[in-house]
Amino acid sequence: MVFSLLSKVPLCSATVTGELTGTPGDGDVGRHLLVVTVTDGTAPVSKAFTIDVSNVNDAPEWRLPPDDLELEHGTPLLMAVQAVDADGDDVQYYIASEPAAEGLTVGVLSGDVAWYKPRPGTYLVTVTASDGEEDVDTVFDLVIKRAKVEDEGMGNAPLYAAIAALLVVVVLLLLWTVMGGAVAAEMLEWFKREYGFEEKQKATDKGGEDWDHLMDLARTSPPGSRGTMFLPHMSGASCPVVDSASMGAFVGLRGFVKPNVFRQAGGV
Ligand SMILES: [Ca+2]
Ligand SMILES: [Ca+2]
Repeated sequence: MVFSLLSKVPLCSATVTGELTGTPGDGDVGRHLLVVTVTDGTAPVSKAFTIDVSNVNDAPEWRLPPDDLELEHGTPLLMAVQAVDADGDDVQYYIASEPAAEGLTVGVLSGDVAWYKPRPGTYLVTVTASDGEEDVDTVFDLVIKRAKVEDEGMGNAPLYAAIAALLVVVVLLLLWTVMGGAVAAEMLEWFKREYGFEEKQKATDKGGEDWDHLMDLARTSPPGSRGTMFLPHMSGASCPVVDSASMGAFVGLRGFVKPNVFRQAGGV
């Protein structure tokens, strides 16, 4: 006798024994009609029957996993991730990080990852795709770099404070009081912001940083700034003579004074 099988699912019949073998896939889930025929060469006989192929859950698979990412502070993080599910289940996304990144989110259904106000640091981020039964994680490194200006400001602040503390000297001579003090960091930032845009551009053109050209120019002025002085009372005067009405000023100007002495007198 010879067996044969008519089937839309991937099953086959051994021609001699009639044994049915095969492995249905996710696309075969459901009820199917099969017809098996056996013949002795002269009189074939057929028998129809049904089989039900039930689903076995498959975990989601990552199709668009996140890559390691490095951003400058102030740049929003926006990217999409995607996982697919062979069973057609809805995939939901979750996100977590170490250390915790407050404000880092992922759309539960969209997979859109967003962090609009990223904080500087190095994070190990885990994104989870779930079909409700099984979870699949993917991890990536996220680095948020501090902006260059922020680094300089934060890094130099203690130095400026120390210089200011060391250089405040009060000398009593007869009826005169002479006081010298270092210029506060905010004054340097003010000078650079308001008057240093050309120098910043020149420094950038030469491949340097925004302070480089200002410092080079200040070095061309002799010690003492040729008598030019800067009174850094832009927000009034503080200790030892507190005076909120006192105002900032450049004094001791002469016709030969060039912009570089301003920069030196201003502490730049
Ligand atoms: Ca399945
Ligand atoms: Ca599934």
